[in-house]
Amino acid sequence: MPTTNYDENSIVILEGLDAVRKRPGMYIGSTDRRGLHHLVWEIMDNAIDEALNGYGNQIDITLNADGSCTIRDYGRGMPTGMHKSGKSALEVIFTVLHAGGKFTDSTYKASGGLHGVGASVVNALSKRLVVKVWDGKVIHELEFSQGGRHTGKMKTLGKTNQTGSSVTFWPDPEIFKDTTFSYSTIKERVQEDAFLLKGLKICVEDKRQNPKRDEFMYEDGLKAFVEELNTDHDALTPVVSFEGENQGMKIQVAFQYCDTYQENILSFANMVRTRDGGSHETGAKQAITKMMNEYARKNNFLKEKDKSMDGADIREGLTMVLHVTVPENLLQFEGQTKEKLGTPQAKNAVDAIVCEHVRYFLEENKDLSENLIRKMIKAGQARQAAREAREKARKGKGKNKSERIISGKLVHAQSKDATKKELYLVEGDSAGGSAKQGRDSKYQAILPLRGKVLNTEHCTLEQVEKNEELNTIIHTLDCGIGQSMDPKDSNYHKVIIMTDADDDGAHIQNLLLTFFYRFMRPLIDAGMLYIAMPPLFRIEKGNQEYYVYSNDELTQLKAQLKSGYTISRYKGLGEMNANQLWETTMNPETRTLLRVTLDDGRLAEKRITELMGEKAELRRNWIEENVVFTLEDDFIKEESHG
Ligand code: TTJ
Repeated sequence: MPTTNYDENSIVILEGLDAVRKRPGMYIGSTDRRGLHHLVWEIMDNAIDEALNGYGNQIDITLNADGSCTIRDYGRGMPTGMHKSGKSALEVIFTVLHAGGKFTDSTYKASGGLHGVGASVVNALSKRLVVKVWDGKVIHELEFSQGGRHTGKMKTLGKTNQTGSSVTFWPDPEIFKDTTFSYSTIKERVQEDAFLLKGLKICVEDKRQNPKRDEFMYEDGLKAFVEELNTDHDALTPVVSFEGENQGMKIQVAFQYCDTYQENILSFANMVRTRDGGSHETGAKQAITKMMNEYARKNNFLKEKDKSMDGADIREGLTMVLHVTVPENLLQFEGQTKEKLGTPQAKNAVDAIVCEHVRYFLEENKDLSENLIRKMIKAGQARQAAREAREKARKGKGKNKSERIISGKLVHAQSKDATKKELYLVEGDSAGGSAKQGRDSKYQAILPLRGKVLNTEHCTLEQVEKNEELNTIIHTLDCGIGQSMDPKDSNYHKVIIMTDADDDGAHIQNLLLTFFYRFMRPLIDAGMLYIAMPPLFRIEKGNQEYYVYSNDELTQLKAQLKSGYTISRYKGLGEMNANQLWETTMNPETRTLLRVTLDDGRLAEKRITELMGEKAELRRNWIEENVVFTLEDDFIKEESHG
């Protein structure tokens, strides 16, 4: 309970904040874990703004033992005086919607317009919130509780020669199903911010059960960012980085070519990740395409009659981070999730800066440039060949089916409707046998995999195609691979990885995930890749049987049944008979599938690398954090067993 004394005047119901509590989704998107972390980003953005505008060079984020979160900056300190409304400025910032911005005199705003809903929204969704301001003389403190319905009295805590602000908040369990902050989520975001704001030190600390602390500070900013993204790849060029200003916009770029087939562009506007790109990204891409073609023509890699190189081929193996900072009045985000920069002026501004520096780099590094251009031309040729091969195969589809079946192991499904068909990739022949007998033969196909799958983390396309297991998967799906794939062409619109629930199974899952991530990413982006969840235990009591899918569930059920039960542990899929496998893991009406989603190219990249390491624990964490729990789409439920 708060320790502040309230007077009767403080107990006013603030309509604005009540609206936030009634419809939190309107302000923070959702009330799940994502929404919960929105509170952190909201407060953090304010601290970052202060640093972005040149005040303070450190930010501390602490997850406290009591479940609250503290964010502290070392800027000028929020205003503590009286506002003309008769309330203190601090109170206004935390109780009036969108008031925060009126108190800051910043030119550039982190996030401006994206979330940027204001500190009052965080207050509205917190059961308690404490603000402190260090003004170089004293420390001021103001406390709110019950979603900002109660405002305490402004207190002075003592003398200080420091400046800055801090906010501690306790998310309201009446609003959030789960009020537990994720250290790793915050840490990753914080690291990204540190890359984007060079020289800013951000410290994150977890003071809960399992204490941890990390510090991030990059003097090299985006250059360090690209280095980190490419840690595990062989570089073809050094990291090229530069910045410039154009029409009031600050433009920062770093890029590097590596020996990979992927294009990995991360763009940001005012510290906000623009997942859907936008005008700045368009400007950068068009500049690179222009400059590479210009260089290729000037130096006779392309003859007069030759077509210009394709942007996609030019970007194969390119890792780039792009950050534009746009003045608040020009900043606009677009699209459903507002993750696309609209600002039209950004396109030409970025184009101009990138052209200038890339042209210069190419001229100054003739040998490197020559290698790059040759690689791009080769990529174009390979893509063209793949396209032709696919078209040929596609034309032959259906006519001469038996010829096209590479593997005798595939157990087909009868339906011709690919959108309803599911392909189970099953560990081991024996489990494959049960799956074959237990499945719904109309819609479910089974492909048993033998032993360990090839680790494709460092493989070329050719090596993947030579591998029998992977080649079988590629041809069974038959929607191409790498750059030329299209998940819509897949013969199966659900691809389900089904392995034993043990370490080996987790390893096979990871190897398959790596393969899909590296060589069939559009399938993941389309939401077509799943992981099956077989039960871990079967419990019998009398003539009742229960299947249990997690240790938590087991504890619960044991408590509920009290005594007189027997537990059997499933060591593998092979221990279930066909009927049990169907009921527990394959029946669309009763099963649970995890859909594999990659919420962020950067994290995915890092985690794939992490998870290919030796530690089973890291791998399990990866699966827990990246494979978002989604119950299945409904259509299969209606169609497959009607
Ligand atoms: C306002 O004008 C006087 C100088 O400081 C300006 C300001 O608002 N600074 C400011 C706000 N610094 N830090 C904040 C801030 C920090 C946190 C952690 C949370 C919030 C809501 C604001």
